[in-house]
Amino acid sequence: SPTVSVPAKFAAGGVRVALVRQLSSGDYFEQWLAGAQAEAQALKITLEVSSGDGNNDKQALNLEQAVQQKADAIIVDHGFADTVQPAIKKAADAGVPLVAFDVDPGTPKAVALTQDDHKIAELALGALKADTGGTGDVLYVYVSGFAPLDRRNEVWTQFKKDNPGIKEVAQIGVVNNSTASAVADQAKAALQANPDVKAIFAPYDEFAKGAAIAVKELGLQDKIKIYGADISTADIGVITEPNSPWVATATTDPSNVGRIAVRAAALLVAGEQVDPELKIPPALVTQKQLRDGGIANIEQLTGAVPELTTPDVARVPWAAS
Ligand code: SR1
Repeated sequence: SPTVSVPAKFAAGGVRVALVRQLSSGDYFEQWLAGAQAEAQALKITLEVSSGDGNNDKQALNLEQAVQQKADAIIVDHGFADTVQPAIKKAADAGVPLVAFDVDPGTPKAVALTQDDHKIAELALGALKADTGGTGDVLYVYVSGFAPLDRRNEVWTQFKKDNPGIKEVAQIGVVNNSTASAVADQAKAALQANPDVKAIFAPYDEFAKGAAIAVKELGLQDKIKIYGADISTADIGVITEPNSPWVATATTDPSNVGRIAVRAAALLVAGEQVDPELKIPPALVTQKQLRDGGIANIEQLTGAVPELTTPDVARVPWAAS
């Protein structure tokens, strides 16, 4: 039960938080938003959502607008440092509370929220290594510039050094409004050019979905396994379908992370202390675990893996638990 009374501004429903997104399409971003909206509703916050739809200049403009419209707090969700940092600086200098998710805010005044991306890559690559014995041709899916993907790439770079039997034969990747189908096209070409590939490291669920489409269309399910990141109910369907090549994914619960972003913003608005860096731990979810457990959706997954729910991170003391 709540330990402090609801601050007056929240009780009156007068708190506006701007959520300024770089991307909004795809399972990950939809679930994250659903979590953020649910938490905002629970805390009586009006969440004003904008998306750059992959256009970084549009995201920067949306951010400027949120500052001009005097949002009580701003959550910046993804983005490239060079386009969002100038507006983040203005907001921070104006004393606007800020939460930056998956983007380097360039200022310690903003709370930096991340998933533990190094751990995400380590977990997925641990599964890849266990299955391949640490040798063989691997196809890698990556696009630089996205902070979480760059951090996962640091682990992949080190992994290749530590496992000289692993050979990256090709790197592909695209992020747009139809990432999975674009990656599927690229993966098909790369797999046709590299017939000895036995694993694909695809650390974003749209990448893994695209890779799975390519492997299935080429009929290579018995030869190639996919190691991904993220999860959704749709992803669970892809992973558990008969003969699926996607065998493991390292993930948080995306909606839980969206909830945390809103809780952190609420605490800042109320003048409460928030850790300057919030890093959400992931778990490894395997095809075998999902199939053996009869897990068909996110609710069942979070029931089976309770550590994916982190109610104590940025806990709001006046909220009912
Ligand atoms: C394009 S960046 C995609 C990643 O952002 C979030 O961190 C998700 O985990 C996703 O993999």
